[in-house]
Amino acid sequence: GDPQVPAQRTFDLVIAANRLPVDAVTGADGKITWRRSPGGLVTAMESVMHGREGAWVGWAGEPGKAPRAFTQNSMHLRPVRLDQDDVVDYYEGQSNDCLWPIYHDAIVPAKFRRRWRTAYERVNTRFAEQVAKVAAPGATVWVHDYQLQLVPALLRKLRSDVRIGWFNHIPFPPVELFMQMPGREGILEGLLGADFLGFQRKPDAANFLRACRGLLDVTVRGDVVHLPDGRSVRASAVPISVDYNGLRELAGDPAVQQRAAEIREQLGDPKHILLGVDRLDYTKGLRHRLKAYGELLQSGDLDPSETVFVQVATPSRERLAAYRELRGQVELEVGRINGEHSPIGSTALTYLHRSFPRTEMVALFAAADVLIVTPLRDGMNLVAKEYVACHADDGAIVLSEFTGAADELSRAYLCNPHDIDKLKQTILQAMHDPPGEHRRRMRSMRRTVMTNDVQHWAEDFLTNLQAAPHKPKGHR
Ligand code: ADQ
Repeated sequence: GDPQVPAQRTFDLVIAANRLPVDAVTGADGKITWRRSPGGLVTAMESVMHGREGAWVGWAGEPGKAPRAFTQNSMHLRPVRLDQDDVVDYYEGQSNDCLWPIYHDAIVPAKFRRRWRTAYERVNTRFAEQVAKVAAPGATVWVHDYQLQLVPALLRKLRSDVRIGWFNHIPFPPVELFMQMPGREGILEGLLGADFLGFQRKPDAANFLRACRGLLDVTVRGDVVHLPDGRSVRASAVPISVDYNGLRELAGDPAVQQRAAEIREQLGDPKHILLGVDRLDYTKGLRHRLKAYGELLQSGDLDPSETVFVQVATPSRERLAAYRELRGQVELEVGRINGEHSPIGSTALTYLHRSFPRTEMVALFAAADVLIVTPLRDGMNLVAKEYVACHADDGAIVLSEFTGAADELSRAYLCNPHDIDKLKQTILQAMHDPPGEHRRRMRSMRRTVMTNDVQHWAEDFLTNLQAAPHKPKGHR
């Protein structure tokens, strides 16, 4: 153990996620400081940790020796060590080159390597051990996402007194796809170590329950899995959301509003600004979106002197071949579209392959007339909800039916991104519908996001977890 951490320091609430909610920043003097990661998850966790002592167990982002335990914004951070081979085999391999594609409808083929599975088990064990050390007696443990599916059962073996919840940020696949996974039963058994399992959508929970029924010797009644040892585990939908009030406030900030106006001006004050914001990931349907936009310019339905498209594509997982290949294809297409259609001195398609501060993202959302969200599969898609929070009465969203967000944002302009002709029509409709129609749709979506914000999501998850039967009747 680390001599810096008093062995007795334990916590009533423990979060376990692949990454800690901070990024290392190296200063000019070479000293490392930590900056809170952007994003709703950290905000949500801060709100549920408010007034209680909480710890967060996760990787600090660099391979090799883990930094020592530290406290930031009253969150007690407990770094887990990942060595270079853990990063390659557990994180890049098993998590992102096997589980990620299987859980996203095998948009690209999944790869199966026995070495990756071994590393996944090894790292999940390390996480479970670390959580077992910092959890107070009877603590609540909240495990996040597909990288840590074995942690619930591993932790239960070490600490049967704690209450364990797991939330899946990505979809859970249909059993026909899930069955391809070598060691598939082990994943289900790993998850069933929890007391409560949360999914983005009802169909994700249903897929999980179907997989349990089909592959394990368990009984499923309603949304509860009954295990042979008498325990039972509930699986249901708790859709994640965004920090509505925080975004709303930022969007209303005069400096951000001014920046939004400036962005419009910098883009040549076009009649229409279309916007896409995604990690550069093959699940996000970027190529389908670019194809539709290119064809609309080609046919003359869109005039590049009136319409500009801004695509923010955040760098992601560039060590994996599938991601490098996608980047090449996207950048080729961007170049082709601009080469064929950009007027001199401006661009039909502004492509930004980098990260931006939160304020700049909000200014972009506020400046955009139509947000275009076309994933082929997406657990939720926070970008769509963020856009809603940044618009009061105007704006429109073209939204893929294959996102979790589409379940709640039914007043978006829904589309099937595989159907390019329909997608084109939907984009045009979203652009040209009258302001009254936009207002009606946005108001309805805003009510949805306002009432189900990220704080509500976190409370809802924890309430479900507390309500789950922890011990079966007659068990001690
Ligand atoms: P992601 O696949 O990363 O998340 P998403 O939900 O859209 O997808 O979240 C991306 C976040 O990053 C958004 O908050 C967005 O504003 C921000 N972002 C994107 N590009 C950025 C840039 N260039 N600079 C700064 N910020 C940027 C996974 C699942 C989703 C699920 C979330 C949460 O794949 O389906 O919604 O987790 O559960």
